[in-house]
Amino acid sequence: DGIKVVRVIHPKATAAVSLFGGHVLSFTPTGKKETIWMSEKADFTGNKAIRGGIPVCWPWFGKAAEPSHGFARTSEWALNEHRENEEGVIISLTLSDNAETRAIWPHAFHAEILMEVGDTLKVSLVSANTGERAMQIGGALHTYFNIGDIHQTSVSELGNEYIEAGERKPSSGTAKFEGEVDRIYTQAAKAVVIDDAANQRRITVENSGNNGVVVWNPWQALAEGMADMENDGFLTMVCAESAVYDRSVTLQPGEKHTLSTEVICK
Ligand code: TA6
Repeated sequence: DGIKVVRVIHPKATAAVSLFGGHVLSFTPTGKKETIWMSEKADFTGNKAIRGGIPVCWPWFGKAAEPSHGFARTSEWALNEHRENEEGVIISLTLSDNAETRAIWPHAFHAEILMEVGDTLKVSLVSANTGERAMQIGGALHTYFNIGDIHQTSVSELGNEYIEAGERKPSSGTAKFEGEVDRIYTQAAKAVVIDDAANQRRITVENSGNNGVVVWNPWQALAEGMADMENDGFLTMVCAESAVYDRSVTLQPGEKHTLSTEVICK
């Protein structure tokens, strides 16, 4: 509709990336099913964040400040470069502070998203402080995974603790879904595993630079309340997000931080 999309067609995989939001819309390794869920009612006008794909929440995660999940997911990113060889395609998108971002968050920064599309998809968000004073950042690569049936899905290797509605709770390390789940796992392994039993596949999500993994499924009532999600959309998606959930990364002038997530589909 209103957004600019980069399409990747390569022997190893196909993918699509929106410059609005610096947002991966699709990733399908050759011979496999689509790995990324996209809402049938997603808004592609560039007026609101896209429901589905990999929203880039930055420079904070969640509702700690306005706008919720930061401004990166509703900013126009620039296509900086792309490179390709027989292993895949690398796309680099960039965003720097401007009058609009400084009105929301008074810092000078340069952010780059590297998307490595091949047998796997690796997304790395590199944040650099280009100003003269320290800045605190958080964020998330808020990946919506495409699954066959939420009732037959689990997410494991999540560690022994999660935070839900502000409360810390012990965890078995595996999330199953029988209702809304909105949890921050604070002790997750580097690689978490989505068992998508209905599709007879496992997706490994390998994260770095994060201090938590957020697992989210809105379930029916919340999905019905969202204008940009179909009522039964919750049945075929689960979010497993590489996150710095609390703005705990401090960048001194000149410093950089990289948050990444890699989607490995077996
Ligand atoms: O990552 C989970 C979460 O923070 C949930 O609390 C839920 O609100 C979700 O993200 C989606 O947020 P959004 O602002 O895109 O509606």
